[in-house]
Formats: sequence, C-alpha cells, structure tokens
Amino acid sequence: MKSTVLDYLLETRNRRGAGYLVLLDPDRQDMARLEECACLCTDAGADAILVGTSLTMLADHGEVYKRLRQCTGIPIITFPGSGGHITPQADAILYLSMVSSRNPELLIGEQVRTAPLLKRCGVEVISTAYMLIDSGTLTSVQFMSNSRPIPRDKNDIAMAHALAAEYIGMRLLYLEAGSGARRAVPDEMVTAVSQYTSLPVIVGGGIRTPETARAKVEAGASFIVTGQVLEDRQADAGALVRELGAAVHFRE
Ligand code: 1GP
Repeated sequence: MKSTVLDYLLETRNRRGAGYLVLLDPDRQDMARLEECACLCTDAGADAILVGTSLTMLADHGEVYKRLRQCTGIPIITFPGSGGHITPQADAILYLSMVSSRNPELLIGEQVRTAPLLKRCGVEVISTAYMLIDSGTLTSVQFMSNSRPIPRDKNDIAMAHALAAEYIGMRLLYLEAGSGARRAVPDEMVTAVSQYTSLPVIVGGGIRTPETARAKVEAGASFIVTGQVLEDRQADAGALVRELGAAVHFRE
C-alpha cells in the first residue's frame, strides 16, 4: 500500500518520541515571511507544516502552497478554517469534525460540502476529531465556531468525547486551546485523554516554550503544534524552533 502522510506522521512519532508540527497562518504573515519560516522550520527539524487560519483574507491559497513547496521537503498539511482553504497543492488535509461542538455544520455540514472537492483534488484526507478546550479567554476559533469549549477541569467530558471519536473511526485527535491562548490544554487532560483512547493526540494552542511542549509530550501528546510564538519571536525563530523540536523529540 502507498505510504501516506498519516503513516509518515505516526512513524515519526514512534521514532522521535513525538512529532513537532509548525502552524503557518497565511493571513498573519506575508509570503516572504512564510517562506522564511518554512525554510527555518525544515532546517531546525520540524516534522510537518500546517497551513491554516480562522479567516480567509487571502486571494490565492494554492499559491501559498506552491511557494512553500519550493522551500521545504516536509509534508505541508491543510489545517482548514473553512472549505475555501482546500487546495490540490497540499500533501494532506486534517479533515476536522469539531466533536466538542453541537453545531451540525461543524460536525458534518461543512464536511459534506467539501468531500466531493477533496475527492477531485486527490488530497490525502486525515479524519481528525477537533476538540476545543477552554483556555480562560475567548479565542478566535471559539468566536468563529460559536461553540462552547470543554471546561478545563472536566477530564471525564474530554475523555468521553475522545472515545466517541475513536469509536466513530477518526484517526487523530486534536486538543485545541486556540491560537494565542493564554493557557494551553492542561497536562492532566492530555494524560487522561491519551490514556483513555488509542488515538494519537495532537495538542496545540498557547504553547510558547520548550518546557511547556515537553510537559505535554510527557503527559501523553503524540504531536505538538506551535504557531503564534514564531510570529512573535521573529528575531530568534530559528533557535526557538530548534529548541521546541528538541523538547518534543525526546527519543533523540
Ligand atoms: C492553533 O493550535 C494551534 O490552532 C497553534 O496555537 O498559535 O497558540 O501556537 P498557537
């Protein structure tokens, strides 16, 4: 069987201890900066690049992927804020269903609308349960999705959602505090969820230091996502990605 991006991610997780994914937001950085980030992330040992944004201010999403592809050999994966972000230029897409919401559009409506386009594009589809976790403040994803996050101290609720996603047949589980979150997903919740299901757990939102990244990995995360911190720390972004990668790749 053809090796897939999902196979690559899981093999990387097994070999390096956990995987490190960098989120690039094309609405928040210009093309030159995106290209610079893609190059330095690759040099610093990141495992894949996610491209995503909560809004769609960009005219040509596909062009971003074409340009990034010239800077990096690691997978470039769509992390969609909407169906408008789908492009055949991506290596794969996290096909998100926001299982923490009760909004049918986020659970199945948007997926139905975009499935035929994805089939036509031939992009690898990675079914991903997306769970929004309360970070203490209103984040863009919470506002845009108009959905309530799972309370930070309700591990049992998070566990039940995760198990339901596994039983439905999803392949990855994304615990999301929201980009720029003041507080990341609690370690205790990462542990509770990752021990309760066999789904690989991605943790993102508000992770700004190698220490926090390592704590999430030690708690059971299979993949760590960072985004905004690289936008905020442009001067030393290369060194920071290297440190974050080293913290996540604990088997190296
Ligand atoms: C957002 O989880 C990602 O969807 C990354 O969050 O930008 O806070 O790193 P940050």
